[in-house]
Amino acid sequence: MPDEYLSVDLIKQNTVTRVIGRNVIYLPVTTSTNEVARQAARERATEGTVVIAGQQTAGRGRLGRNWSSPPGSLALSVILRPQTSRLSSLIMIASLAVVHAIEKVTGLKSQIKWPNDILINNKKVCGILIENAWKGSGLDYSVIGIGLNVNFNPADYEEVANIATSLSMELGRPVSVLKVIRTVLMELDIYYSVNDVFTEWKKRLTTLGKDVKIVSGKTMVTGIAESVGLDGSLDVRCPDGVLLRITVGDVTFKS
Ligand code: BT5
Repeated sequence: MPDEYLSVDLIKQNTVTRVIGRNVIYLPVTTSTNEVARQAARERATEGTVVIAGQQTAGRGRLGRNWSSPPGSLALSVILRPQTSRLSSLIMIASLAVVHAIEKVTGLKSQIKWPNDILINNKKVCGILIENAWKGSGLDYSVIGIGLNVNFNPADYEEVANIATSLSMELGRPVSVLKVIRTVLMELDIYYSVNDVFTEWKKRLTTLGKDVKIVSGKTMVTGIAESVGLDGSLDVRCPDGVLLRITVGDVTFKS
């Protein structure tokens, strides 16, 4: 179903959730749904408010990187106000929700690549960006931003041609964006209400056991990705036997 049929009413119809999607803002095109969500959160938007766009002109990844959101992509940001102790589970919740939604809507199997990528056939189909805002010593709000390549051919976009895939490319036919949105919202709602997301997240990580190279700022680490911590960090066994705990970085598989 093309994006132009989308509306707040349609998105809310048949989307049964407790928290996520209580309030929906739909913009066919915007700068960055994370930016719009952060503005709404500053203006006291309720927890579960969702900002959805079919195209972004200034979509962003981590560390100020660009996120390409051409027509046929889906950008979705959710405002949450969790307890601080749950912050590290947000990436697990978002990753599991996306993996399940992809499988429910398309039947495609996807993998979670630490820390924030969803892959199909080793190519990136989705990136997740979590941004937290603090007030004094407490959390003011978190925004989970999900960028999902639904109906476009990455080969048409030079910046992602070699690294990205989309649901339509993997499936060989267009996918209903509406179904994807509804399912992602419902899966997010389920996983946000679950206490233990760590066990399933760990099980679904494609990174564990692999020979990896991790670049984190100016530091580069190589070794075997051995395990993950409850806080979402990655333990890497270096060639000299030392176990390093990595909290941020970009992973490349060496073999
Ligand atoms: C991410 O960052 O993967 C997080 C992307 C989050 C995007 C969502 S869309 C909704 C919300 N609003 C926003 O403005 N952002 C969020 P990172 O791990 O830093 O990866 C960024 C890298 O992914 C880029 O440097 C490219 O190499 C690659 N990339 C960019 N666009 C892509 C795409 N559409 N598909 C696959 N890879 C892409």
